[in-house]
Amino acid sequence: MSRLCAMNAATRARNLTVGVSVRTACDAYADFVHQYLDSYSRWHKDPTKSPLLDGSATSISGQGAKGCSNQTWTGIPSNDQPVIKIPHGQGGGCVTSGPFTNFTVNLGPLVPASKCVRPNPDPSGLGYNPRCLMRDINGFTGEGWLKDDDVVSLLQSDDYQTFWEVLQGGPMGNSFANGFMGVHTAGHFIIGGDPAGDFTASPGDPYFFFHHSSIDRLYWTWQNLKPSERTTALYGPTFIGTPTSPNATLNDTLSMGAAYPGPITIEDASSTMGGPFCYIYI
Ligand SMILES: [Cu+2]
Repeated sequence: MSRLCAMNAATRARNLTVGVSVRTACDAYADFVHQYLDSYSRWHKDPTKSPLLDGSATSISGQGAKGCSNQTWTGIPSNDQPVIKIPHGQGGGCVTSGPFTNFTVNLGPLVPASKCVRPNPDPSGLGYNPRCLMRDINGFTGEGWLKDDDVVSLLQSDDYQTFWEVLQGGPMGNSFANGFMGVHTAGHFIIGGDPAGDFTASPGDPYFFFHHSSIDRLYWTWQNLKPSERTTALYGPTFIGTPTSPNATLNDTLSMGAAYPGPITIEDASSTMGGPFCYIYI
């Protein structure tokens, strides 16, 4: 697989056209996206064994070179205030195999997990900062929070607030207490490094779009266990992690910038079929 093919696969995932369209597209990278979407639990002990991250020509590249050896752990939610410490994996440096070898990351970091990444010249993290793609893939977060049991307990959430809290690592404002990370955060930190280990810059690693499509699929699955109650279920403030901001409503609009043409209401964005989107997962 060329880097272009891998980028196409990532773009499809980003555009939420996975599911039916993936199965009917009948091409190599579409099958590969679909395979990954099912497979947190299949590869959680060692993600570098997965077809997505094994460093082969048909992967999205794999482990980084050994690097950042003076950093023994990554802190969640931050290195400054760690509640959970993820042990340094076998990598930490630039990826050395697969289509994204020599790939250039330009934005960030802003809140880096890796202490070895060059700071951004602009405090916003948006300054031009070309550098390599670094990964520290590890099974620690997979073994902790991406097993079948973890996914099942997420899908057994009775209401959306519970689903949100189990997905995100605990109640809003008190996430990661009791050492619980949740499927969403754990999925990010099986990769670590830069920019995947940076909450604000993580979309700069193509892996982001595969992970978030998997999260979308879990949300869709949970909704469709009780679609009349759950498709537009809502909980939480308008600004993540800020309970003092007003509660979000279905009529609030989301501005997605270049990622989507024009504003979209939360109600429309909540459904894969009821608004402008048109996709399901199989
Ligand atoms: Cu995320």
